[in-house]
Amino acid sequence: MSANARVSQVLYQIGEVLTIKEDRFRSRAFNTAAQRIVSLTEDIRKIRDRGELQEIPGVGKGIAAVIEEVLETGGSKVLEELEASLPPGIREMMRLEGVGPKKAVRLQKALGIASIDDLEKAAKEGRVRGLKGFGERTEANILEAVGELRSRQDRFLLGAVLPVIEELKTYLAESDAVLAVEVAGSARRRRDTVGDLDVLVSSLSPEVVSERFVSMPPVARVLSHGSTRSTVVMENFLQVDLRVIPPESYGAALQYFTGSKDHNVKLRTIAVRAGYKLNEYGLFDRETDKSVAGENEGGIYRALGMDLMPPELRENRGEIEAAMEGKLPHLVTMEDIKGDFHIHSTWSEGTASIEAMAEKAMSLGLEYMAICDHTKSLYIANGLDEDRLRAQMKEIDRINGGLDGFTILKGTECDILSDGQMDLEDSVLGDLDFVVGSVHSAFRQDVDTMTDRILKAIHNENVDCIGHPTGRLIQKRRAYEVNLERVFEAAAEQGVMLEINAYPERLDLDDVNCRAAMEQGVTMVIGTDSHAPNHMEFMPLGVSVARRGWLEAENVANTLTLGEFWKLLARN
Ligand code: DGT
Ligand code: CA
Ligand code: CA
Ligand code: ZN
Repeated sequence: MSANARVSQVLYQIGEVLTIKEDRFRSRAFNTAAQRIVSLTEDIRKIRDRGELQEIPGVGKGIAAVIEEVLETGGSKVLEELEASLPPGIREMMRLEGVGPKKAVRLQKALGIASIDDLEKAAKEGRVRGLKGFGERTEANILEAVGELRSRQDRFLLGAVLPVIEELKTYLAESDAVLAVEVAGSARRRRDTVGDLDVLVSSLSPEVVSERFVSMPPVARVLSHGSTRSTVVMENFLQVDLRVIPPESYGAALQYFTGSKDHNVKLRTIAVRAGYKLNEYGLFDRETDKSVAGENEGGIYRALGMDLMPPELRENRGEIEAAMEGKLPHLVTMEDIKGDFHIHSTWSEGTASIEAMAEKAMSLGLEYMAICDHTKSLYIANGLDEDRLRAQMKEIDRINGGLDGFTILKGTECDILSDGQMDLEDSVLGDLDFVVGSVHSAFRQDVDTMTDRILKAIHNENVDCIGHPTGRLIQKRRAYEVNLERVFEAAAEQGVMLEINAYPERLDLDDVNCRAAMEQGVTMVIGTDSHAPNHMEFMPLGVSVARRGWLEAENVANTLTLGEFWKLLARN
């Protein structure tokens, strides 16, 4: 979206809320200004830079201030405050994707709807489609948005719970009564979102452990407190279950509560066929009831004729068969990772200098990182044009000159414009070490347009990688419509890599898609998309996605030494 389009969008939105609040005069002022700005032929940033915003007809002091803010931050406090002043029912409905103030008010006026629950009921009964401007499609979209919002409320991002898990394990392990502690369930399988935490402790003194558990500092509420089972809710609403288990069945409990459910169901079927009984207490001979295994997970899998598989694989996606044939993949690990391919700096929207980012990367033991700042069409992020990028390249050369054993790659996260053209001249792209192409606009293109757009970027000879290939933001924005099969095929054929973006709300490509890409022969690249030094610690999240996607070191470019990486680029 251009700066002009973004500014007028915000002004329209303000106008829309003002209409609802029946402030006709101001609403008209904002709408008029919005119209003026869409039809400007000059970039509004230039007018701003000259200090001439108020010379645009219809733009007074107040609106000029709003425009300044939008150009600066991408958003507007005035809009936020106006939205906050709307009735709660309207605001609640506006949390749904695709429902703005206008639609929300119509729903309330025409159908008396004052909450998301009301709206869901009305949509299910087919009462929404009859409203003017709504229709069947909108009704279906509303139902989908309701589902999405619900799932967003009861699951947590993996990136948000991993630090909690570390604290919790450390805290429990400090007790002498705790022989072993692990967080099982979806968190151990490293799913991208987690419903609740399933903590398992091996101990001979369950009461001591349970007491310590319910009196953990960030516990907000104790839902139940028994000697071997307790449940608490943390301050951030995360629910945590504790089970205390005697050492002889700790492995069985770990196996059972790690799941997934589908994995367990399949495993149990195999156990039964082999004459066993398998549950959270152990693996037992069905005739004699004698315990065969249970102290550790490996013993259970071994008794069933399988290699022990990493938790990330346990989704019943072929891992049981592979474990029986001794064909489990050798999954990539954090220790294999030598570089980070997606780092921002203050040159665009990062908070830290290139040097500070390099310092952090070195402290993490990396050998290289690629600076991939945004490009000019992403004006909100202060994207770089050709001249600034050339200046940045010089700056990186200078910094590299003073570094020993670490290299900064000159890269870009270049916008793939809506027609598939790259946002920068090929002559500049050709001089960079590493070119990532990303979609940051026109997300709602139909599947053919979006697919062609990305394929065009893949076929640009300067593009090395496609960043966050589906654009999804977990619980916030769906993936755009794109034919990934064709993307994978083209990427493999052109030797273009695909990113696993490790930023907690992206994790894009996801596990299933990166496995499909790998099977097509695509090399994956993990990038943290760091906007601050600490973000580089997201790398393990990206590695988790890769592991859940069955990737081995050879499928992931970050495992290459810099020398090997240059060779790969040259080959492609
Ligand atoms: P979540 O919490 O929704 O992110 O997902 P999980 O996988 O952590 O599921 P959760 O917390 O309901 O249960 C933990 C594990 O316990 C689950 O992964 C497998 C096991 N489990 C739970 N219910 C069943 C069941 O009905 N059958 C079997 N075989 N295993 C189950
Ligand atoms: Ca769980
Ligand atoms: Ca649970
Ligand atoms: Zn980025």
